[in-house]
Amino acid sequence: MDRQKLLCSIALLGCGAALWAQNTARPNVLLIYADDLGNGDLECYDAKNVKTPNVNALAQDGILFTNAHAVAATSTPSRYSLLTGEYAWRKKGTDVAAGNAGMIIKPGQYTLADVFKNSGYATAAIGKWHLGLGAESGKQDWNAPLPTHPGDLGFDYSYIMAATGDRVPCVFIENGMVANYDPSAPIEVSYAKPFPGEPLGKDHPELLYNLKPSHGHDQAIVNGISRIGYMKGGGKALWKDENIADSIAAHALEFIDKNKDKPFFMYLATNDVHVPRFPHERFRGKNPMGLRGDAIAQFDWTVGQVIDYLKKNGLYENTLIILSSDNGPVLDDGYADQAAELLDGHSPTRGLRGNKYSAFEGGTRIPFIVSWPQHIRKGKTSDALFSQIDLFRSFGELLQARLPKGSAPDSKNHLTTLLGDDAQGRDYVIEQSYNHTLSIRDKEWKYIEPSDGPAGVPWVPVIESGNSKEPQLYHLSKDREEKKNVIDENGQKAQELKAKLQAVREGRM
Ligand code: NG6
Ligand code: CA
Repeated sequence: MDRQKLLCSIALLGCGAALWAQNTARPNVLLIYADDLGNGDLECYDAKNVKTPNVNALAQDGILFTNAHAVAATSTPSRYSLLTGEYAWRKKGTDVAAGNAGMIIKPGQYTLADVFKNSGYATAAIGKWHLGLGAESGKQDWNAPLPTHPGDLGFDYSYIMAATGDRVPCVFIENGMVANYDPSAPIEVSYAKPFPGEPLGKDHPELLYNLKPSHGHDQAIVNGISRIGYMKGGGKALWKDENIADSIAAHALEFIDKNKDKPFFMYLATNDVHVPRFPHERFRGKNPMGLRGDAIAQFDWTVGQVIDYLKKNGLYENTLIILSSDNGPVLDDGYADQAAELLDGHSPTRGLRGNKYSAFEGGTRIPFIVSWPQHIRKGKTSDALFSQIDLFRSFGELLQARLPKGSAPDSKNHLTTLLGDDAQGRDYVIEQSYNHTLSIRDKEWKYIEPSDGPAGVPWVPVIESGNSKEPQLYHLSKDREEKKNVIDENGQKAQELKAKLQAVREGRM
């Protein structure tokens, strides 16, 4: 080889190496965020009676975390915290949002999507949103482009459900406009009063041919299922519950397809396994645990669709995938789907006390799987303590992004935990229950602050809220099920945790 050729090849090699380094530093990031999926609902977390082969394979390719937490035990505050890096309990108006709530994150706030967008990523929010839309609650015109939507929060593309499957409006919203808008059926939404002439679930049980409520959920009827809130119109734009997972998956694949050639960040928030659980007939009636089991299988299918597509396009190896859930599991959450009756030995919380809504561990301990084949060693399990509040700054670190002053005030960089290089993780995690009772836990102990709230969740009293007028201390490393309050014997530990919680509250930690 002559000198010139040699120099040329060295230069090319250098270029290739630089390109490789750049690509590994900038993986695609896919955040698969399930709804109400429990710490024990997946086979790789000991689930019974349901097969989740796609999630199992993902866990085998990466790290399965056993002590990871959502920030809150319900959806809106969890999602708010995840996307802003700020504890939701610091901010009014972040509790479970109505379908006509105004946008809760203000366009001026720096979001996780902004971190990616400003690092040159294409960004998308697909699926459940539940963080409000439009400038003002109750004032949206659903027949015109909404003045503010995820596009103002750093998401280049969005295809979302405004709130939950059980809340009106029952339509998808694409980039701030109702998808498949049907001009012959203008949409009206109210959470205050019914629309004359529109039948309600409470008066017309005979119209509920798909699913009947067990508590609440007796207002507007869409697709043979009654919901929370009142709605009129929609026509061809109305969703069919059995097609929601298919629509979400199809839009996710389309976004990947359009952005194969540059790094992308996709927040893929499934409707599964939230109520009303009414999966596609490919899944419905197939699982021994009934509709809740069918919905878990459908969730696994969604995961498989996206991963197969990444593989098909040669993108899987350099995609950092995180699979998790917004809060702990719940059985009867308002529809008569026999979720509790059909468990047959399956434990959605993997034996933890409490459920969704609760201050006990069942409220916020969630499945958490991380894979990035090009970078992470396969087949690991991590018992490190992790909180979703830290995804913001951990991703910031990954991208070497500069974050504006004051952004993500509660998030800390724990990238090494996320990538499996730190087995300890956080020193402590803060948990928020449905009524804002806060808990603080470390690897061994958990302190639940006293609360005047009821012992059972008001609308599902069988669920223990974790509230007690007395402060509680559990020795989690010996008492995983939070059975015995040992505060009297361990006053000093309780004081220490209480002081830490106070310091966090006051922004000193
Ligand atoms: C509750 C609903 C429940 C669910 C939850 C929000 C009733 C009786 N119950 O108020 O069905 O929608 O809100 O769930 O209305 S979350 O996962 O989005 O936070
Ligand atoms: Ca949820």
